Amino acid sequence: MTTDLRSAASVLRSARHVCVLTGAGISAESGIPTFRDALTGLWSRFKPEELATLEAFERNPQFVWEWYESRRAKVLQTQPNPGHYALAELAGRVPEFTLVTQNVDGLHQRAGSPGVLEYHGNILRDRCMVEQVVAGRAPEAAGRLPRCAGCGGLLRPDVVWFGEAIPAEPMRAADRAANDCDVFLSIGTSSLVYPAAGLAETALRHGATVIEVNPNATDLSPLADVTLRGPAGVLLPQLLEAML
Ligand code: BV8
Repeated sequence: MTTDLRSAASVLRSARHVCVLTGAGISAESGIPTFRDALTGLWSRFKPEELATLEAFERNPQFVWEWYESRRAKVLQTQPNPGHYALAELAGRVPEFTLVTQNVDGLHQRAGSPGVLEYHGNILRDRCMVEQVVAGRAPEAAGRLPRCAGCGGLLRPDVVWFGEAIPAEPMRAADRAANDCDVFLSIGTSSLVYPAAGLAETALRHGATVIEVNPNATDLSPLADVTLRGPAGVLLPQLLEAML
């Protein structure tokens, strides 16, 4: 057991409020490509930041929908991995626990994590562009764009696109947790996308101990108190073991 794993475990053992931020890296071992991984197929010549925007959707909704439908199919084929399950377990091991995810795949929820804050929404839900509410689908003709069962308006994935605001409730709850926690875990994120990447900085400013779990260095690494270099699906179960 590395000294880092031992010190991370001792910090967690005496923690009062643990706030966790996860990114695409925690779902990598479930077979979902990260945002750093180049896009494949029809979308290989685009960066996610170019497709995950309202402008791209308005310009070519069919094309963007096909990208989301292919990602949705991938998500439905995958299972949570030991990293997801370890966090569901950790929630029951500390007095207060807040899980904020940038992932839209719903794998934390499927692993049994309670009260997951979906900071960037969820790819398995549709939102009506007219009523701006989560909506069901009208029976659609094959290949046609999905329409709202309520008003017939065009549907979009219920995710936060670049240039769009974070939903108010998860934003408020995540800010509160980052300000209040005494331990902040940053797992599987490149810490490049804001405002999510600012949560670790908020926690640091409030004296929290920051632990990063990532096989690669990130912009947060120099600021982290403990860095666990490796895959989350391997290190998080080891971390729980080390807490015993
Ligand atoms: C907004 C949903 C304004 C959609 C996503 C400040 C500075 C600079 C730029 C900005 C700034 N403030 C705002 C911006 C602009 C922008 C931004 O941050 N741009 C970046 C690119 C520089 N932010 C926004 O546009 C945000 N909105 O600012 O609105 C506003 C305000 C008020 C009112 C109106 C408007 C909205 C951002 C959200 C966009 N939506 N997703 C979809 O999924 O389709 S972001 C999306 O990309 C993900 O959700 C995630 O957040 C991000 C990808 O980052 P990561 O998850 O970290 O993944 P990544 O691939 O980068 O890295 C993976 C990591 O895992 C790596 O480090 C790797 O080493 C590691 N890893 C790999 N394998 C493993 C592993 N780790 C552990 N275990 C493993 N096995």
